[in-house]
Amino acid sequence: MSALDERDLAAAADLLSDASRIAVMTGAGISAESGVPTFRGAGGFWRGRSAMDLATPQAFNRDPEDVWKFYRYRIDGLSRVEPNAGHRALVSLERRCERFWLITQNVDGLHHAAGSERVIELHGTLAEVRCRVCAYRCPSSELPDDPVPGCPSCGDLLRPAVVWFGEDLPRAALAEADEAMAHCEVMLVVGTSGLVEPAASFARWARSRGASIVEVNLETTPISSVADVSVFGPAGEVLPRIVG
Ligand code: BV8
Ligand code: ZN
Repeated sequence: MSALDERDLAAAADLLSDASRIAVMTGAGISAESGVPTFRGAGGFWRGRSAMDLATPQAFNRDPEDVWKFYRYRIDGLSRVEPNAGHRALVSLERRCERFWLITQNVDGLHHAAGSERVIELHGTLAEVRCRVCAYRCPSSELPDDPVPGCPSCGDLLRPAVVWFGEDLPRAALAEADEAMAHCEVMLVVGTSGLVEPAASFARWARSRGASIVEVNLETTPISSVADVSVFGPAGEVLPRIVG
């Protein structure tokens, strides 16, 4: 990892310190230093299969036991991870902003665990499971051990309370994200490969509404082309340096 670019760090810090209305969008990269595998990096595979192939309603309907093994592995893994300095830096940023939105694509609950309050979970959460058909939901910690847990209310199947590929995003989360994009002065985009829609378009939409864009990542992404500043480095190191 090359040393952090001091000029980019200063430019990013200036944009954030001048703003009182800030939206943040995070992806799997902000949790990488907590030991949570990213989606498309080396960790994004389970028993040689891509998370992308398992995170669909079709995969679940075809073989619910297989998909539950994948999600139980991830839910169990979350019991051993903690927020890192990147998550904590966003908590202090939230506390000094007049208006703040934290939009996350992550389902690991680490922003809540770090103390962030205004968290918009665009893709749901692994902290809960829900029924495939009725309104029943419960914490993942209460998940029955059965290989394919049934809904105690209607008898259909329980599934993770995440948004799978091909599924619509929660309307309330999208509405909050729209408000963030319409009103933020700066959007800080952290640790996302910018490949999954509609989240991948948020930075461009915010920019079209007049926001400045700051990106933090290890590599260039499709978001880099709309960023005013891209700081290349690990989020756990960069964020404490730029949020002041
Ligand atoms: C939707 C929850 C309307 C599940 C996730 C064809 C048919 C059907 C749909 C589509 C289609 N074509 C396109 C679509 C839309 C589709 C989509 O975008 N597909 C892509 C892949 C082509 N989107 C959807 O289906 C969405 N719904 O559009 O509804 C609709 C309905 C029907 C038909 C059409 C449209 C739903 C998308 C939600 C999917 N669910 N997660 C689960 O977790 O199991 S998405 C999943 O990817 C995770 O949430 C993850 O967060 C997200 C994005 O990935 P990233 O977070 O960016 O993670 P990634 O590993 O990719 O990158 C990590 C980055 O971090 C890298 O850049 C790396 O460099 C960086 N990094 C690593 N370490 C660090 C770091 N940066 C800083 N510091 C570090 N230390
Ligand atoms: Zn049910």
